[in-house]
Amino acid sequence: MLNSHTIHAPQILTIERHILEMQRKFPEATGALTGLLYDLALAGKLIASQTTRAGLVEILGKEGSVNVQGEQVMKLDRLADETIYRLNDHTGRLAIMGSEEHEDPLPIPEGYPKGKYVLLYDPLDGSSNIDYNVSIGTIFAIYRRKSATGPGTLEDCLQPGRDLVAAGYLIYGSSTMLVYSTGQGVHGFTLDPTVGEFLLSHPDIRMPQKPTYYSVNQGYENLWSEGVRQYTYYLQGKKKGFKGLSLRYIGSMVADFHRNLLTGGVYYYPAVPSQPQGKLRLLYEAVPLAFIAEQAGGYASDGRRNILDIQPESLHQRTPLFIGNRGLVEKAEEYIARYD
Ligand code: P6P
Repeated sequence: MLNSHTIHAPQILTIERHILEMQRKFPEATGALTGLLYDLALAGKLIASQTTRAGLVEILGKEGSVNVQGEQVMKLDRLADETIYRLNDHTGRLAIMGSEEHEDPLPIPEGYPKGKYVLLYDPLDGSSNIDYNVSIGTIFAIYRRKSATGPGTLEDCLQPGRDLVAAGYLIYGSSTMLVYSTGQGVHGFTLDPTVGEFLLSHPDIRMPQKPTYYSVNQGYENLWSEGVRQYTYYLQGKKKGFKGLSLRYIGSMVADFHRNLLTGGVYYYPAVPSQPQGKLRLLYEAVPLAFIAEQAGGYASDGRRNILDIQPESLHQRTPLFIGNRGLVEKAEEYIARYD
């Protein structure tokens, strides 16, 4: 019997508790995936503590080195990469890691136990925006190792998205959020910096049926294929039967994707002649977000097939990407099939 002194607090669900409840559905779960997701949440807190002070602690600007992508490595990139690796290299949960910042897979150091999972990650996507205070993000994908024991292998990293165990992203923006799925829907948590906890703020995210935005770098229009150009005219309402969408393009995919996940819409980064495979990386950018999109009722394609069905050939391979409301992405496939 509740009495007048009972505090009617809303149910406060930390990410730790949510992950535990999700894993309780799997009696065989050993807790390794739970621990891995905890560690990624911790990494997010540590990275957020830096990104929200980027202008104050002299980590703005370029660290001077260039990564495997040939992109200038911002100091925060390096810090985020180190943070994620160091939090996971000794836990015994992983067999191997792969990072956007490193040419080769990252082995678990000698002397540390090798676990059953594989972690692939982009430590800080959109980092060229760091100096301008634009939202940026961390993207991660988790697989079971395919090799039996011992150090993980490159083949352990080259698995199609269909085989994902979990995936998600952190977005460092007006607030810090962690959005993840283990195949049981998509759940969003917002960091309360006063207590250092991720609290459930967006349970069971479903992409709205009615889309609001399309997100593409319109500046490359003259470089697109005819199919992508015609598709964009459709999105702009220039074709009969569709009134068109508003354009929102931040230049930071996690931010564009996150907004479209909540408002409905489509983000796309098509191939152009100078990048015939597209700009975005398949394994640790397109695939994890495609998993989230599909779990939220959306879809992701390279313009011809489901991103999750692509068998990777190399760690840093690139792909064109169309991701968002299923109807909008399928429309892209239609235009590309018709005109290209
Ligand atoms: P552009 C950031 O470098 C990124 O990989 C995505 O986060 C972003 O959507 C895209 O590239 C921006 O590229 O060519 O439009 O500046």
